[in-house]
Amino acid sequence: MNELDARIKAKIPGPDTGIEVKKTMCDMCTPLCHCGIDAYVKDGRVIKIEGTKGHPMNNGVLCTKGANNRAYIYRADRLTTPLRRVGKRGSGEFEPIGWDEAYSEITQKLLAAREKTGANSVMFYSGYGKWYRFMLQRMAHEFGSVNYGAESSTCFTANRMAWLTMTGKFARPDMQSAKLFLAWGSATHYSRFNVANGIDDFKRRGGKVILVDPRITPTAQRSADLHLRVKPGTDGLLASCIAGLIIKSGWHDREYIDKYVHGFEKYAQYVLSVDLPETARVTGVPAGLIEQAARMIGTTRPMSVENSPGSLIHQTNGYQSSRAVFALSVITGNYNNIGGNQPLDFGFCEQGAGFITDDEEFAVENAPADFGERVGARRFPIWGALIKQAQCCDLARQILEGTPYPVRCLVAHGMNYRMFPDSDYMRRAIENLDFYVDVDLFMTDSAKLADIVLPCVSSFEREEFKVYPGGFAAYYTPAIEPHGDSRSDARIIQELSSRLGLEDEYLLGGYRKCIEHLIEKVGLDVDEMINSDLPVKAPQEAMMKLVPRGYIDSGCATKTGKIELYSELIASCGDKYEPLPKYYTPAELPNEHYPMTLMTGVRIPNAIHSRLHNVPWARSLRPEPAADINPEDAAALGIERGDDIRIRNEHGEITVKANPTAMAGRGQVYIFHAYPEADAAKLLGRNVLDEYSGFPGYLSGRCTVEKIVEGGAAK
Ligand SMILES: Nc1nc2c(c(=O)[nH]1)N[C@H]1C(S)=C(S)[C@@H](COP(=O)(O)OP(=O)(O)OC[C@H]3O[C@@H](n4cnc5c(=O)[nH]c(N)nc54)[C@H](O)[C@@H]3O)O[C@H]1N2
Ligand SMILES: Nc1nc2c(c(=O)[nH]1)N[C@H]1C(S)=C(S)[C@@H](COP(=O)(O)OP(=O)(O)OC[C@H]3O[C@@H](n4cnc5c(=O)[nH]c(N)nc54)[C@H](O)[C@@H]3O)O[C@H]1N2
Ligand code: SF4
Ligand SMILES: [Mo]
Repeated sequence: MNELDARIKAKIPGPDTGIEVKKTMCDMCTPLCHCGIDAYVKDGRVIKIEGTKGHPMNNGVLCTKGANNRAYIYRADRLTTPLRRVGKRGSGEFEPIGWDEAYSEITQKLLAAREKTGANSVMFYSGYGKWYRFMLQRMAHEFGSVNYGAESSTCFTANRMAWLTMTGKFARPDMQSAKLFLAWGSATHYSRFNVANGIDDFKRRGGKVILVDPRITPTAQRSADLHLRVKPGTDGLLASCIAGLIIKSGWHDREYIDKYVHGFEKYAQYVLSVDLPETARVTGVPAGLIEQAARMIGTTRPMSVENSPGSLIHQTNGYQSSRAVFALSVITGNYNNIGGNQPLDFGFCEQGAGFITDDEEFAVENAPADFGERVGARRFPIWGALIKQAQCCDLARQILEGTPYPVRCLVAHGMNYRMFPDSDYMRRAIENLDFYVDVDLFMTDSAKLADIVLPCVSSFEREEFKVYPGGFAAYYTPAIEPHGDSRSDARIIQELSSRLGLEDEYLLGGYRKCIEHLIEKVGLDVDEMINSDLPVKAPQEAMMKLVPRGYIDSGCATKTGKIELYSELIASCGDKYEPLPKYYTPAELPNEHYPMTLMTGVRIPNAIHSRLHNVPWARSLRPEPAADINPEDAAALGIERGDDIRIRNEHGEITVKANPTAMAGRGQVYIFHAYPEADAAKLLGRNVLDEYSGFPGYLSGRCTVEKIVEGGAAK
């Protein structure tokens, strides 16, 4: 091999090798990460990736999912052209059409629907992709429909609602200055490694960690000073019991409470009535450990608290439990104090960067004044009052029942019906629509149901603005050309807006124009960001100043202007709802038929929802869908690693491999979701929802586990 070939083989960039390093990002997981990627490109193809060194988010590192990006974007089944369905819904029979034809058909169908069943009968939906949402929602409103909704109906938002109810703003832990971190559910090494790194740094600075998690997670092993292995879904009781012990011991902050808190007396009366031995029995946490936690929380200041987005709020009592947990920050005077939880305004796309772009306002500022109620707002009035989006957990019902009004068309970017409980129900609803467009990179089972499928690009093929904590911002440009004839979601929204005759200058101007508008007052410049190898710092003047108690001194955005432990908003929603963060049991407790607790979706390192199941490299780390169960439970059932087991309950059954692991507590079964061949959502009831937030009880199930013996009969 000559020297040049050797350099090419070693993927060394340079004019001689023709290999260029382009800066892009990973959008595999949450927008709270979106790590920087160096893409090594030769002849228009990415031949290698690595994390961008010096990047404020990941500094050179990629997680297991991120390392799969090349395999993901070059999946052989990437869509290359718009398609029109010619066979039955779900048959997968499509014919290729041009963009023009696709847009014409969509425009004609949507305008006709608006005429016939009203603008609100058209739902604009976003799956996991979040980067184009501010445009999609604005387009929905400009079209005249109130109905924009997203996967956020099941993700994170209930956490946000809990803070909004209490304080009027979402809040984040201030780990830099905290002495105690209360991690309510944490397996961040698998789900958000940057948070895991943050916890490691916190420990190095001498911080103490209390972990409340039923499993033995890496956080438990590496970081927890105290680990409360709570029974799933009983957290609300545990938190209120701890609050009662704190108040009994006089560790609460009276001065702070008198000045800033509404409803303390009623709240105190409730938490003081929570019995310690009973709490120990229900939660499975020994009374001594509960007392130890109360002492640590009551006497260590400052303290920060965080609920993992996949822990409490995927319980049917998750909203109230989250309020009970966050109340601990309030009664100890930590909220809005240094090292406690800080009220946060999002920078851009749900990321807290320290400056504000108003993208959420941009998405809704053009909503028609008399536009009627969003999908799910009547069934979930607290969601309706707090969140300016449809609650899509009521979408399937509304499509099928047509009440309170019909929803007949769906324009979806990345629909995955398997993310909803009772996925067959959502599938049936979609099949029942008059018209359905899906925009995706792949012909998914959900796309197969669409009338028109539009191919979109990956993060490597598009321009995208991103912000990062610490005041950083980046504007990535495409590292490679779009795959086939695919287009970016933002371009599709822009072009469709034009075809629909919408007159909004920003939508018609496209993504960059929207971003330029949003960052104008921040003082960021797109060209400057493009020309920088690393994210740039926003001007100091744009950075929000953190003033201890500044927000609560100025008055919270709640009905009383105070921190509401007793929620006047909930009180105004009728007797069905409890204004105090009172505990109630999860929807489906284990019983004699289904003796085990079923937890669907707890994160595994090599999968992200539906997206990596078809990527062989990622899949090879857990080749078949598997259930984590406790080794003692496995032994009692005669089950060994790799055995086929059937997981069954009143909703359905699936077959997976057994994966006995001490991580799982006794009586608990954990399976990951969105596998076509073992769809966990079949084990979830469509109405097993948190009645406050509308969130599904992904972790509130029960089941029985049976070993499949030869011949297929179950033991
Ligand atoms: N690898 C991977 N990473 C991901 C994702 C993915 O699919 N795969 N998805 C991304 C998305 S969309 C999200 S929302 C986040 C979620 O991120 P996380 O919230 O970190 O996700 P989980 O691992 O599901 O849950 C965290 C912990 O909560 C615990 N837990 C479960 N039930 C309970 C309970 O009742 N009480 C308590 N106290 N703890 C409980 C679990 O044991 C687990 O250790 O992850 C993001 N990152
Ligand atoms: N049983 C169970 N179900 C769950 C959960 C659970 O823990 N358990 N978690 C819930 C949570 S927290 C979440 S966030 C949701 C996940 O929500 P989903 O929307 O199911 O997430 P994904 O499967 O990652 O992505 C959906 C689709 O979007 C496509 N896609 C990816 N990027 C883009 C893009 O840029 N543009 C477009 N147009 N499409 C794109 C993908 O190819 C995929 O087909 O699932 C929820 N469902
Ligand atoms: S944490 Fe992993 S999946 Fe998420 S953006 Fe970073 S590299 Fe990608
Ligand atoms: Mo999520």
